[in-house]
Amino acid sequence: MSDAYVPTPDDHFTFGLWTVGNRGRDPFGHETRPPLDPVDAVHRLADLGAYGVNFHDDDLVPPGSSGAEREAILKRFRRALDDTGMKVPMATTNLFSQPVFKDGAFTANDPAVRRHALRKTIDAIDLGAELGAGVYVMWGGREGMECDAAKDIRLALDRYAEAVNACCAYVRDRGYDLVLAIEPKPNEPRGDLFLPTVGHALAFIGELEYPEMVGLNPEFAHETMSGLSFHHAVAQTLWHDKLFHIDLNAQRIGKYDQDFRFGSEGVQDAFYLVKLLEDARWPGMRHFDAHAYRTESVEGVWEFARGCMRTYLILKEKVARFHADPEIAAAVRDAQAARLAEPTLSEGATPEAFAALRSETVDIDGLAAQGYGHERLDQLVTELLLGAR
Ligand code: GLT
Ligand code: MN
Ligand code: MN
Repeated sequence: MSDAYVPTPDDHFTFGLWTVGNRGRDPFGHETRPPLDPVDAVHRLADLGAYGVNFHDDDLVPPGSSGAEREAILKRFRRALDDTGMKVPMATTNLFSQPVFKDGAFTANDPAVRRHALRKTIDAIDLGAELGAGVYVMWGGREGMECDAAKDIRLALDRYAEAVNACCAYVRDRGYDLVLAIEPKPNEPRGDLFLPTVGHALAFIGELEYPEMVGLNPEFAHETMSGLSFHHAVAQTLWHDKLFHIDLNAQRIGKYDQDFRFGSEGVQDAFYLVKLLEDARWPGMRHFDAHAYRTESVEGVWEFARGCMRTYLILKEKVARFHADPEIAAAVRDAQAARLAEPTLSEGATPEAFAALRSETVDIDGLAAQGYGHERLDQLVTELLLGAR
């Protein structure tokens, strides 16, 4: 396609090896696509204009590989990165696929499982650091419960915090230039997961030993599964200076974790998210944690990857049009949007300020009667997104 929506590495688009490598397996059906060689993934994504790839330890080096096999895999992979200029900005650990983690990894009741999880994690941190990753993602896919009688949730959180603290201590000890990003999710694969939302995770970080080293990796699908606004969740994460990474995809409220192509559901939500990231000039990676529909053949996977990036760029252009549109600007003024920047107590929360509040005459009926013009503004945005302006 030759138009303005062709991505380049400057756009900072990344994909996980597990995303384009997703083989279409679901809880009811087998794989519909062949395995994808990570080296081919690097080349295809580079051709499409991506900036880099991310991976779990097991995506790159299959569990059980010997030292020599590991070295051979890394050598080939590094050559693909060198040949294409692709980067590895993020790395993570698979602490959810193997049966040993069925009762959790960092929050498993059996300390031997927890020690194995930590060992696997520090190895993956080494691997990530070796390939230049600046962010290490922690998605606790098995940290959760169905049978609440079998686990004390407060103790589970103690062990979760202990593991994150230990990872921070390890990174410091090694002198790696790496931060940790926790990825919340409400459920799936566990009945209930710990740290289910952005809000839970932000509060958890405040209790850690090195809170400055730990931020978030919010995912579009995960907040949306709970019926929460992803745009608001990311805005609050930015407000706390904790947006270390982001997982972009699409999701309908109330369904299983769909991980659809970015923008394929909830276009307006996707627009406000892109607007937020672009207006904030957020410098991080636009990572797509999504996969092609199970119906797709190998070629469909690359259509999927191209589509994620194109939709982001199209929405970014819509953001520029939003800012340049005089009617939208007038409607934003009618909504008094800029006035929210005015402090409520410009003189500070002093005794004089409270006295002034009490002495003010407020035209409550006048304030209550004013309209904010949201219907018009929202319609203008809708028309912008539908291509009618
Ligand atoms: C898994 C999960 C994602 C996480 C990945 C990182 S693994 O695909 O569904 O949301 O971001 O561990
Ligand atoms: Mn997901
Ligand atoms: Mn994710």
